[in-house]
Amino acid sequence: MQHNLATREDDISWKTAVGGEDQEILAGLMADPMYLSSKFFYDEVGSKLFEEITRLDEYYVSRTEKSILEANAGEIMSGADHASVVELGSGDCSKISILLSALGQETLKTVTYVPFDVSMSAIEDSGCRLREKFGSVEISAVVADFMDHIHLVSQHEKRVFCFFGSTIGNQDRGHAVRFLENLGKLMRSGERLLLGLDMVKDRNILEKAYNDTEGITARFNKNILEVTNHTIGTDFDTEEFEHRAFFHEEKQRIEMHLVARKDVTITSPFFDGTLGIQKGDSIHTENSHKFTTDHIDEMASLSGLSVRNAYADNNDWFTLVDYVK
Ligand code: AVJ
Repeated sequence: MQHNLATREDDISWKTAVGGEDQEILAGLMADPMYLSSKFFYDEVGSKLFEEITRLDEYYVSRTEKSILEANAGEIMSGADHASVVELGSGDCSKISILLSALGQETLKTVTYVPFDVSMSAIEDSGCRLREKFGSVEISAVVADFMDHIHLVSQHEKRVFCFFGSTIGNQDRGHAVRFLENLGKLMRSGERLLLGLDMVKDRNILEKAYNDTEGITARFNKNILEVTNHTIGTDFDTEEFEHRAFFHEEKQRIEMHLVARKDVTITSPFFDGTLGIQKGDSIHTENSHKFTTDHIDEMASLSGLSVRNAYADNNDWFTLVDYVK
């Protein structure tokens, strides 16, 4: 499913490839153990909750990455005239704004911003805000899952791929490497990838970031059941599930789960019969892998890219890697 939407009055050009979410959600609930892909967190409510998370004291991730971008934007964006800045998982536009702010007015006019996200409404919001700040920048959006549809950016030249937020950590190591391999193959010589990576650190710091005292992360986690209800007509009651997040030392990742507080029976027009969930059963909703400097080099060699530069904060909690083909 792929088509170009007519140019809208806000002057963003669009490409879309969406569909199949219902089958994906269904497959996860039928699996043992049950899982739901973390990409389903980000409906309108979930995206708002995630923005709240990024402002929490405990959630150092976004703040730290932004401080790295701010400190190094000039160097990162040198030579970015006539570039297409492709942002994978564009969510909100705050990080790309930091980079574009480092460009002069004349250079800005030569740059195209290509937000690539499953959520058209998220792109519209961030596109509007970006237009307010940088009137002249051209925007060419792609609405699709970039894990499957990265080739949709083939018409653009001199691309700077931006994959911020350590979102690549949501993938299993194998998937992440395969994705980077594909991206590396599609990149032309001289093109770059700015990859934001949350580093392995003291487990208390990590676990606090995913178990905030205000319970925003718990609401964010439970919202995936609302998304499931809307998508396949299930009747999950979020009250019947508990948020659980912990650091898995061996796998070097935060895992998030929803654990049933009691036996529940779920119905859906997509099921034959019902789905029984027992007290203590969990639905695995997210992996957030953390990285080491070894991973940074390994990802380069496996994807055919070179590390041009790596920027970190003073605590080495987060790294922004500048890979080049
Ligand atoms: C946006 C996927 C990087 O894994 O830290 C925040 C999402 N989940 N709190 C992360 C998230 C729980 C976030 N990523």
